[in-house]
Amino acid sequence: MKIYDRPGFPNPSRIRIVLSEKGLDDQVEFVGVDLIGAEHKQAPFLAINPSGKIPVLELDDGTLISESTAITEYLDHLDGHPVLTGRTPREKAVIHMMQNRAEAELMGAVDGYFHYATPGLGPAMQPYVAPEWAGRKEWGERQRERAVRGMTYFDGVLKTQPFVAGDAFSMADITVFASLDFAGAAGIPIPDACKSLMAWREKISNLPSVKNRTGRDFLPEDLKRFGL
Ligand SMILES: N[C@@H](CCC(=O)N[C@@H](CS)C(=O)NCC(=O)O)C(=O)O
Repeated sequence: MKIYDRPGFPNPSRIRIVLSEKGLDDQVEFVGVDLIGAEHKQAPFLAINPSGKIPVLELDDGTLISESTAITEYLDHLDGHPVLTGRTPREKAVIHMMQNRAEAELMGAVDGYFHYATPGLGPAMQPYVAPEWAGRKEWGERQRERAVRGMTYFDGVLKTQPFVAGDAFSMADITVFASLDFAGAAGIPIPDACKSLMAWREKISNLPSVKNRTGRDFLPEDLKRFGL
């Protein structure tokens, strides 16, 4: 299997955690995609994923699977013992629901803020981000507010249960965790009042699959291009 991605970026991070959780790291060849240089918006990569996004999984028979949720489901079912996407109809449904909420209300909101209200991935990406329109920055700022509301929502969820979708660690936790990392990097801290979310984040960051995943940090060359 091949995975097209870039170390340190949030959705690739989701898959790196899944690979680590499932013990699949050594079965994957990683192919780096230069997001800051807008490689993912050029024809060769668009032939791999017409959405122009990473990660993408390529199977040995050439099948291309994009969308982190779909990749997670594939990897989780590969050994016949899914642990991240649910086993019973009820578990599957609740995980799917919470996963979608995390993607829309956190990952998507932070992404909107990052790309529209900040310089985002930089000059090479600007032409692909959004046409110049008067309300662009304001819309981006609204996404920041939405992300904070998302954090408050998940804080409430985690007050009453140990994990995002109930009693067990799942793909929904991975998405919330990666989104919070993204939020931190984009300059949206968790509100002080969200104590349960903070405690949960600390707990998740210490799970072996999260702590020991490959490619958890940005490449030094990318940090330099971000001016960090
Ligand atoms: N829905 C996609 C989103 C993937 C995504 O947004 N990936 C980011 C990297 S974390 C990306 O490729 N961003 C570049 C861009 O939007 O141009 C998924 O779940 O995999």
